[in-house]
Amino acid sequence: MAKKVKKIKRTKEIKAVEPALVNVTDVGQHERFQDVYTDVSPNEAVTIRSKDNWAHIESKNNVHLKIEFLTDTMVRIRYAYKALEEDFSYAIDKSFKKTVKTKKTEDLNTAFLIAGKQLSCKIAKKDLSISFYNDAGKLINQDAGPCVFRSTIHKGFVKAEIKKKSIKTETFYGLGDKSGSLELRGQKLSNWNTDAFAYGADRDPLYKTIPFYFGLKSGDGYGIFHDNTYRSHFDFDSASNSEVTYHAEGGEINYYFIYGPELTSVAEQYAKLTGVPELPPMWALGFHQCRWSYYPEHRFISVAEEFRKRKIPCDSVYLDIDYMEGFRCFTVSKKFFPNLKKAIKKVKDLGFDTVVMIDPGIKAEEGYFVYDEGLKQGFFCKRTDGNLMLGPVWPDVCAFPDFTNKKVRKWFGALYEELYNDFEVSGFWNDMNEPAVFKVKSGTFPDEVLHHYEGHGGNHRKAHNIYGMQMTNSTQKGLKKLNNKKRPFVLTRAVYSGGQRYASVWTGDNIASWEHLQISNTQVQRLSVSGYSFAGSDIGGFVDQPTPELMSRWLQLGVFHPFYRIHSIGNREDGSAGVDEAKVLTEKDRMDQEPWSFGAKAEKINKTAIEFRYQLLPYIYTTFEQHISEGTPMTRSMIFEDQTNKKFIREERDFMFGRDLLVSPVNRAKAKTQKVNLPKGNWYNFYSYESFENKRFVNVKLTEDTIPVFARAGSVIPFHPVRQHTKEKLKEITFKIFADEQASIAYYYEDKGEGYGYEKKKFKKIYYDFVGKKESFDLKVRTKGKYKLPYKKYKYEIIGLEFEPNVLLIDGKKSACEYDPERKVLRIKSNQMVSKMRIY
Ligand code: MIG
Repeated sequence: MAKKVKKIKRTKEIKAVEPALVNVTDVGQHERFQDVYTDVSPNEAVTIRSKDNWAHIESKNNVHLKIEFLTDTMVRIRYAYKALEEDFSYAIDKSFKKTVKTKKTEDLNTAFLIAGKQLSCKIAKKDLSISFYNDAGKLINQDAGPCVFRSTIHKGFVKAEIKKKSIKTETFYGLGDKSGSLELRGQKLSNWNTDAFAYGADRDPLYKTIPFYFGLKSGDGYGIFHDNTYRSHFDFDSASNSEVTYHAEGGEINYYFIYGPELTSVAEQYAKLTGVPELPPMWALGFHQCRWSYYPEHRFISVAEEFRKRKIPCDSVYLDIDYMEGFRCFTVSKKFFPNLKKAIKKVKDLGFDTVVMIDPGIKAEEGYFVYDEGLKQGFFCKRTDGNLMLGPVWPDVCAFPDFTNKKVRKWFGALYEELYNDFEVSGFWNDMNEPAVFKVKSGTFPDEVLHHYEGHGGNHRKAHNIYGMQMTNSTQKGLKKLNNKKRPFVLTRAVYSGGQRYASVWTGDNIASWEHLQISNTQVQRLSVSGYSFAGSDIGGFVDQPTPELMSRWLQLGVFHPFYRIHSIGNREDGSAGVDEAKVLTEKDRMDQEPWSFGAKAEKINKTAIEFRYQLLPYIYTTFEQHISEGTPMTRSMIFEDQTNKKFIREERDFMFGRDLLVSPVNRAKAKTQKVNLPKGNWYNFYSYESFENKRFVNVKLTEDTIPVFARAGSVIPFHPVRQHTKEKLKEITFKIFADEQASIAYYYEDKGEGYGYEKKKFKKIYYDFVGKKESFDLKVRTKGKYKLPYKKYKYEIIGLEFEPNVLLIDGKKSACEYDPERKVLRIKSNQMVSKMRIY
């Protein structure tokens, strides 16, 4: 002991001021340091090759720049030292279409001008730095200097950096699951997928890597997506020196510059670039009930029964890790689930789909079929010395499949066969795929671990951030192959840009607090504009237990999160320390978080919230389809709705859900009123139908059982009767038509909610063209697709109609209706879909 202390002292005395990394130019011939770096920045341009939609410029000191126009408003920029890497990306969607064939190149003396139709770039000849202009010649974005490539003797390339100039009023959004303020100016954030148990607003990095941000500068919105999987760092002018810095700890500078000018257009373009999910099965948009864990079997079944008994709608129940035999993936605990297949059948008969967990860590144990097979085939990650990467997770020492290898993904994806096809588990939940490793400070693999990386090779520094995404790629494709009639449902914690094509996401291990309700609100908005619409949080909080009021408010917010699930740690110990073997908890240790666990009054409120979700499902499903066809984020921060309104720059409580609903969640205890800023246009209170014409501000009196929701004038919101689950047959639908003086177009989408019939035109799209509310009202309907809607009754509510009608013509025939002068709403019932309506 004494010896050790002495040593530390001596080290301190001598080396206290010595930096760990020194510039090679500052090191004399006989000096030695821990590591020494060299920086390279491009100097003057010496060659330019320009062809088709691209140009390639090289600097005298061997920095390469490739500029490629992809669409009229999107250009790809790559810088590399010595040579460009082989082009490969996990993020870019294969179906993304480049639409630009040619561009203009001009020599402007001190710069090259490379111009597309709506966007042009000036490249300074002295250092290859770039400025971006829109078609009106307005400067949108500009480098603050040349890029920098740093390498060190010990580590090789460690940094690729680029700096942008930023004016003080410019604001920033995006970046995936960050938990701090929605607007990013002043923040420094990193991307390195991390198991962030009980994170807070100041914790960074978190579980996900989405290196994509939006800038809003003097009214113009643009986006920058850095497609680089290494650990990366963003600094949004935290030092107030008017600079936004990005650097990755390896790889190239490889970014996509996307011009809006609407922020929503930028989000849509990004979604087209990196892809969108397939339509989920309808049940996955219902309500999900989860905890860590429901076991044994009878408890799992009784939770499902309890929902039906209490008439609270729910579509799925979850099995967390304890259903496995000693945490071995693809096995089932004989003790707790002696008859899992029967149990799943039993809850299925009650209308529940079952979702179970599969982790990436495979218990390193001879005789366990997954380990034996993976080992034999060489499918597990290895270190540079050829040995397996072994590390402790739930089952203790594990090996980890290398999901960056297609063969491995195929093998792993097929392992779901018994659970999916025989036991009829409906969906899978991939957790711990950052990848998480217990007991070491880094919480993950060491850098030296090697990955296949689709034949390109790379160490863990390069593959870490895409590990989880490729796990879900394996799961989703595997499920599709195992049963091509069912739409896969996959839920994941770790992702990289583009992973939205394979799985929905939740925001990880949050806490039962009002602050966390708001964090989940911010995170879901941020994820949504960053390509991940199908997102939600652990409602009520994963750690700790919410008050009844907090639980209810969170369930009310969750109605408007595409993924709607209660989840909690379920017991009073902090499970993060790890357990040896699953044990059945007694009531005393348990912390129940079912909708009825908070007393009768809260249960009623919770039931109302969940019922509202089911009533809104046709709107939510339409919104999902719009997300797929247009790339429009399902939830959008208010600034994305009206970027001319300064009040929305930092608005993070209120948000848009789908195209036409404005949601103002209650994020404080005991709140009595709530002030809501309305965007441009006319709005209606969704419940009272009170109309707000050209009003920019409302003070809403709050009730316990709803949160404020507003509908856009000129929208049609489809509404279902309450159901207990989505497999229950429907007989009627209501279309709530929010009338406007201006001509409006609304859109409705429906299909079977399962399978792929929609690929063969088995869907129905309904377009509503309508106008008027003061003296007349006219509506025309067009439909598309071959799907037969299941309804026997069609109800229409014309909301905001200011006159008592004399005549109502439905498809040319005089018809009866009912007018409520107080609420200014006209109600119409029909046995078939109306295709023409005229009211005067
Ligand atoms: O180390 O499977 O975020 O949702 O319940 C904890 C147990 C592992 C973390 C997940 C959480 C899940 C828990 N898991």
